[in-house]
Amino acid sequence: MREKMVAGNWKMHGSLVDNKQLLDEVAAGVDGLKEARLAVCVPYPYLSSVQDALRSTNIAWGAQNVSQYEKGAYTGEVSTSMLKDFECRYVIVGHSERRTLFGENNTIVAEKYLAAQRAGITPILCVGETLEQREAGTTERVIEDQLTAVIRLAGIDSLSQAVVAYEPIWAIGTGKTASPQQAQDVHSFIRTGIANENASIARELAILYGGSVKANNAPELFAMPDIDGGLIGGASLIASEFIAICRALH
Ligand code: G2H
Repeated sequence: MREKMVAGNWKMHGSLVDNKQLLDEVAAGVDGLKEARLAVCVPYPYLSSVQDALRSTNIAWGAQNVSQYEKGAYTGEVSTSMLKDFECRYVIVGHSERRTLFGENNTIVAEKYLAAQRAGITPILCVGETLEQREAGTTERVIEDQLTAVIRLAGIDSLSQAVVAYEPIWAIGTGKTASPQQAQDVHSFIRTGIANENASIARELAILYGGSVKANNAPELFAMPDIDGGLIGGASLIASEFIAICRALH
């Protein structure tokens, strides 16, 4: 049975003081939830304090980006081995904000995905289409291209050590959520495409939905057969919301 998961993506939010309060509340609120993987992906400078805060909880932690390079003259970059120093279990790769604001194309994202896996860090690979692409009817092709770049570089088997997050760009931070059926249709497309290459990997792969997930829409999204949880942005910064979303998986 594939494992369900809720991961918070704090994006560029937080402070030492706010993080501590948030994590104390969240950890208490999800204590005892064992059937799903729970994680928060935080800004780099907070990894050490988040590691301390979460070490003895059921919440894992990770980063929101990583360099595709191992080490060297790459000013401003952070390597997989640095993330390992802080025991990161996950790293988000290919978030649409990285793709659109920081020029990460499918090739770069695939390299980051492979680098994470080689270091033993589980990549949370984000895929998703823009509103224009959806309206032009190219959603499936866009997502197929995003996935194919990764599969070509890292191999289909690599998906047994990864999580995929479908995040329609038009639903990110906009308050517009894909309807459960719209999301399910894309999740099913992703799973079927992978099943054509390897049925058991497709069956076990956790595919998360991301894009304005809140406590009040999580239950119906998570009830869909191919939605295995969520990647949560804004709502992961509010303890009561994030706890309710984690509970909606159970
Ligand atoms: C999508 C999501 C988290 P939000 O970016 O990755 O953010 O829930 O704020 O739409």
